[in-house]
Amino acid sequence: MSVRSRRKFLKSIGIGGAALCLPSFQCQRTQKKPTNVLFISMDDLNDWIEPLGGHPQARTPHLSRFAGESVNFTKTFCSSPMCNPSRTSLMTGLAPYTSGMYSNYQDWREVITDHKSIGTYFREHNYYSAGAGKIFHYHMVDPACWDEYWPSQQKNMPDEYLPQNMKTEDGSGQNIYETINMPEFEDMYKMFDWASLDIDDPLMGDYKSVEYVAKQLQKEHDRPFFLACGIYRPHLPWYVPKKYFDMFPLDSIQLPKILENDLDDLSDRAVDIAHRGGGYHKHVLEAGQWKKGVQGYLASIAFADAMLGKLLAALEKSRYAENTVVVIWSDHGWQLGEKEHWRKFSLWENIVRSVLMIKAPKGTTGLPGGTQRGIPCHRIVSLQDIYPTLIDLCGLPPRKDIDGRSLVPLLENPSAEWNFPAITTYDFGEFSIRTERWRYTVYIDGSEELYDHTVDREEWYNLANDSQYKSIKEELAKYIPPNPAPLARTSLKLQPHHLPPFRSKEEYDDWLKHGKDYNYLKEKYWQ
Ligand SMILES: [Ca+2]
Ligand SMILES: [Ca+2]
Repeated sequence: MSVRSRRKFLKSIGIGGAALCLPSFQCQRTQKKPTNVLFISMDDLNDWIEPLGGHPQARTPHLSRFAGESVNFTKTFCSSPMCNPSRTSLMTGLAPYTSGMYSNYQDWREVITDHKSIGTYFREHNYYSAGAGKIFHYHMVDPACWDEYWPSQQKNMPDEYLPQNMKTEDGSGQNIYETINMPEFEDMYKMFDWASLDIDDPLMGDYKSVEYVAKQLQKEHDRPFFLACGIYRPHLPWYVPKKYFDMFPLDSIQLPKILENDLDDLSDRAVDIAHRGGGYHKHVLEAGQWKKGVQGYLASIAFADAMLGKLLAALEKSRYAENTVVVIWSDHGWQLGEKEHWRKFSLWENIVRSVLMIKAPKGTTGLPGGTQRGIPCHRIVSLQDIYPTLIDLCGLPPRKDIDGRSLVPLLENPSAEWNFPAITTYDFGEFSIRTERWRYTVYIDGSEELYDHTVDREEWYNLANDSQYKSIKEELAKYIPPNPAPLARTSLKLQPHHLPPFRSKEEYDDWLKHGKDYNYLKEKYWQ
């Protein structure tokens, strides 16, 4: 199926396609100031924030305040539960099943070669586009997206502050040796660690990214702007200044809610995903680090929230406070021991639920009345919807060649009717469909999960094998893209801790036959 016919299919079932657009020329007549955009990403932030209630001890005063001024989309889901495909789909407007960009181990620029990312599109419409910090995935930068970037167009992330016993190979903060708290196990992701730093905020990379964007807000701009700030925490390593750790005394830490034997009703494939990467949970328990890990994540979230507060204060003080749309998003969620799983890379609710809040002031080109203040929206939406929403809010021509849909009708009325499921893709050929009531997931081996969110928020009870839900599964399965774009291999070199995706059921079966050996998979299919 071509990209075009895939999109046609998705349109026919009410997904994807052109953004809804208000007739913006009408709005512009009454609009004096152009609409700017402040686009803020918080990496790896799950629902452990006060406005989403995912952890009772979370301390996020700035997100809470912003939720009170914006529309907080409480049921937002990512298109893929890992940084690169999630960010790529958000920035290009192309869902993974449209583009073939499914994994962290593909260079998206070799997969999507002739598409305009959101900043490029704004630039084409007379916007000044700039940013700082992680928006695209690490080194996979896109200079066409920006007029200027900090630290540079080729290096989008500032150097991370690292404790003295650490070093980085390339200055990117990606190759860290000698963890502080978490004992290293074979092929462990080396940033999987947490520690309180005896430093002040200004030494942190995120502080510097925020400073750059805050300075942009102090400038006099002769064009409307699209300003992006990629806040890197709470991404690993959870190294943040001591004052944030002190907010969460270790003996007070509450662990996430878990069900004993939660994995008993899951398929082998799903259990493999839970234990992905050598069984992080087992190693965390053996090292007695569970509470410390939870503390580190809560501290990193509190730090990220403080950085957000600094940025929002800079906007409020600026001359652009009254004509800037603010969007805050995270690229996916996280698990810290639920289903014996740590990190991202799965299709469960705690991992695919993402943060999305949007504030549009009165006078916004595509929404002259502005957003409702502090009324949460509980409709199902996707990060895929951000691109069409922002161009709609700014009165830019809608694009027929991107996925997702404009959320402007929900910004106007958060309880408006909205019956579009969220589709999340994991690796290749594994999908999860979320409606207001259900989550339905199907894996590469054909195994399934079904959860009823009216009674099972934590997805403990898999109903997929109960015959009474057969017709519900069939209804939900209709939303699965029938011919997803193939997973393209790119020139990106795999590192030892990388676990490459399967590009077909045959590769998966071959891997099973070879004792689930990732080295075999890498040598045979990824060299
Ligand atoms: Ca991420
Ligand atoms: Ca279970």
